[in-house]
Amino acid sequence: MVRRLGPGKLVIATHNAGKLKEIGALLDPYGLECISAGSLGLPEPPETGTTFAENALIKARTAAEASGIQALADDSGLSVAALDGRPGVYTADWAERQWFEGPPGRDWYMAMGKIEGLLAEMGPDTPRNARFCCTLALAWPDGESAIYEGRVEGTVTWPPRGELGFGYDPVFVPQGHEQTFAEIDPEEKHRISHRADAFAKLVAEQFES
Ligand code: ITT
Repeated sequence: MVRRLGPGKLVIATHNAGKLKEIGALLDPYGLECISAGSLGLPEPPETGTTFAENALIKARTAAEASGIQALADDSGLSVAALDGRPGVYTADWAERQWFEGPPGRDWYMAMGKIEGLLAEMGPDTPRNARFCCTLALAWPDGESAIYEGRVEGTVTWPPRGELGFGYDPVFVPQGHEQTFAEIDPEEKHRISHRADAFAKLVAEQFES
């Protein structure tokens, strides 16, 4: 038996404003009252898992336990084929500044540059295939959980292009498109992205079956 989301409140267990905006738009048609983990003052648990699913479950379960409300978390990342899938689950970590790189926080340009630097070292013929992955985890306060996984294939480009979206969007060109995720209309990104793919599976099981 599939555990279903109840009506009413759903905690969105992310502290990433870009994700929060996209998840809010994707959930809009389903009449849930979405509350961000940040607005409830919930802690950010350490992401100690080695897979997207483990980390998504850590975040969703922590939020559901702390708030007593059903919760949704998203763990996602960019995997570059020629880099053996890196940065993968460490996609956010690659953007964390070290003490010698400036004030603490995330620098997305630096992170995108790290990928480009590694690919450039491998030579001009290095394949630029990459995929964005997204795992959504639902967790209920009684400990039950469910996960949904999505992906989108594409390539990484350089230099970064576009002002829309967030994170690594300016270097990712989805298959069949010329523009990066940061140049594409957000509604189109919501149709084709890794997050949209995972959401389609969540919606099919939670709201349509
Ligand atoms: P939360 O854990 O609080 O949700 P986070 O930013 O730490 O936020 P992750 O650990 O899942 O999230 O890290 C995934 C990183 O992958 C994220 O910081 C983005 O930079 C990148 N990413 C994920 N989805 C993306 C998208 O649609 N466009 C661009 N970058 C994305």
